[in-house]
Amino acid sequence: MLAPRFVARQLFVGVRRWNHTPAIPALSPVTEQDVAHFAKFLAPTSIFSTLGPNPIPISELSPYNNDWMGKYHGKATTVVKPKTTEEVSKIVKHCCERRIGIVPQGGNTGLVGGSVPIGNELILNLGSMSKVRSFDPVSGILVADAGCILQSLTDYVAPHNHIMPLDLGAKGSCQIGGNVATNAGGLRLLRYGSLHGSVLGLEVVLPDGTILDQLTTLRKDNTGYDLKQLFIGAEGTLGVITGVSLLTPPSPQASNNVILALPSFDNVLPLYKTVKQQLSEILSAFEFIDRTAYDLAVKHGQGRGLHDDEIEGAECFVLVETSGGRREHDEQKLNDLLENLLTSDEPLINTGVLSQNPAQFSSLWALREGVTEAVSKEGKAYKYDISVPLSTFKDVVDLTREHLKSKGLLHEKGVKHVIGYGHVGDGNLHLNVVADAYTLEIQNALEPFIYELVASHKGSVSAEHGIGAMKTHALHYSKSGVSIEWMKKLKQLFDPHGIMNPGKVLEMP
Ligand code: FAD
Ligand code: 2HG
Ligand code: ZN
Repeated sequence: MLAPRFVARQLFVGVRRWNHTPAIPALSPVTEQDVAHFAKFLAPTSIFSTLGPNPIPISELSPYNNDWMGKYHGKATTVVKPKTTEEVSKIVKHCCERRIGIVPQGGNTGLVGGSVPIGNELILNLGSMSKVRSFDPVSGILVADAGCILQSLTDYVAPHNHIMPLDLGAKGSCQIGGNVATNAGGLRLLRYGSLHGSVLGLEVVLPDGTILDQLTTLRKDNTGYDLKQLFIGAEGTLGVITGVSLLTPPSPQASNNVILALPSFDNVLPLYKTVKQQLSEILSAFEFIDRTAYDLAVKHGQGRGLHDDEIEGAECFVLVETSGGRREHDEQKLNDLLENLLTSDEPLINTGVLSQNPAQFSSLWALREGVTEAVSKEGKAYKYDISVPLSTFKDVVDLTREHLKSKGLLHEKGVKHVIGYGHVGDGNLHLNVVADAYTLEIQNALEPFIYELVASHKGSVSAEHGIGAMKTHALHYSKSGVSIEWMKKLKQLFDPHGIMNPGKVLEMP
C-alpha cells in the first residue's frame, strides 16, 4: 500500500501516478478485447492479465508492477511475455494502433523507476526471449536475445575463455537488453569501456511495430548514422530491444584483488594515481566504499570483513582488482605495490588484504558489490547516482549529511545513514540516503539540494542508472535546453504517439 505522503510527493514533483483511471490521458488502457487480440498470436503462458477469459488476481502481477527498491509502483492489468521478435512486433503494432502505453521490462532491477508503469500501461517483459543466437569463439562476438540474463551469458561464454564486457551486482537478474537500454556501467567499465563501445549491433522493434534489424557482427561499419547508439541508454523510450550483438573480451589469465583500508578520504586521489602508475595495464577496477557503507555490508553479511584491529581508524576502503596475462607477474606487481604503500614514510593506507584464493577473491568483491543489497536490508534508500570530480566525493556526502541534520532529519526514525561508494575510476559516486521510510519531508530536503550541488560541480545527475521516472524533472541540471529540445524532437520522430515507456527520461508533454 502507498503511504499517502508518498502519493503527495509524486503529485508535488509533477509525476502523474497511481490513479485508478489511466494515468496518461492521451493513452488508452488495456481492455479485454486487447487481451483477446494478444491471445490470437501469443501462447496462453505468455499472457498474464486481470482481464479476459482467464483473469488472475492483481497480486500475481506484483513482481512486475513494483520495482526492486519497493519505491515505484505501477498499476498494469496486463503483462505479456513474447517469445519471438515477431510477437513483440505484433504486440507493439497493436498498441500503436490502439494508443496503449508500453513499458519494456527486463529483469526489473533498475534503480530509477524506469521499468514499471506510471499508471496502467502494458508491461512487455522480455524474460521469455532468452536464447543465445550465436557465438564466434574466434572474434568473441556474441549475439543473444535481449532477455538473456547477464549471469547466464557470462556462464555461456566462460568455457570459450571469454567474459562479458560488463559486470554488476544485479547480474543474476538483469537482462542484456535492460543493460543496453540503461547503458549500464558497473564494475568493469574502467577496463572495457561503456556499452556504446562493446555493442556492435541491435535488433529493435520500433514504436509502430517495424523491426529495425541492425544486428551486425561487424567491428567496423561506418555506413552513415549509427542508429543503434540512440537505443543504448534510451531506457525503452524509443523502441523495444529484442536482440543484442556484442564483443566479449578474452578472459584474463589471472585476476587478483586487494582491499585497502585508508585513514582518510584525502588519500584516495593520491592512491589512485599511485596504483595506476604502478599497476598500469593490469589495473581493472578501483572501487571506493566509505566506512559506513563498509560497516553496512559487513552487518548484512555481504562478504568477509577485515579484522576489527585492522580497520581501526579507517575512514574508507578501496578495492583494487588486477586482470592480466601472467599470474606470477601480476602477483609480483600487486605485492610490490602493497609493500611500497605500507613502507612509505607517509603511508596512504593503514592496511591491505590480498585475496589468496577464488573464494576470498569473491568475498572481497562481495563487500563492494553487496552494498546495494545491504542498504536495502537496512532501510529505504534514496539513491543519487552522480558524476562529480573525485576530489569532491567526500564533501558531497558530508554536505548532504549536514544538510539533513540541519533540517532535523538525521535520526533512527528519519534518515539513518548517508553513505558514499562507487566507481572512482569512472568519477561515479553512489550517494545513498538510507531512511526508515520514503517520506515527502526527506524527499524535499534532498531535492533540489543534491541536484544543485551536482550542477555546481558541472557533474551529471545520472552517471549510469539512467533517468527513469525519478529524474525527468532534473534532466536540466545536466543537459542544456538545446539538448533537451533535440531529445524531444527525436522522441517525437520515433514515437509520435508517445506510447513507448511514457513519462520516462522526458517529462510527459
Ligand atoms: P529493467 O530494470 O527491467 O529496465 C531498466 C530500463 O530499461 C527501463 O527503462 C526499461 O523500460 C528498459 N528496458 C529493459 N529492457 C528493455 C528492452 N529489452 N528494450 C528496451 N528497453 C528495455 N546499474 C549500473 O549501471 N551499474 C551497476 O553497478 C549496477 N548495480 C546494481 C546492483 C544491484 C543490486 C541492483 C538492484 C541494480 C544495479 N544496477 C546497476 C541497476 C540495474 O541493474 C541496471 O540498470 C540494469 O542494467 C537494468 O537491467 P534490467 O534487465 O533489470 O532492466
Ligand atoms: C553499484 O555500483 C550499483 O553498486 C548500485 O550501481 C548503486 O545502489 C546503488 O546506489
Ligand atoms: Zn554503480
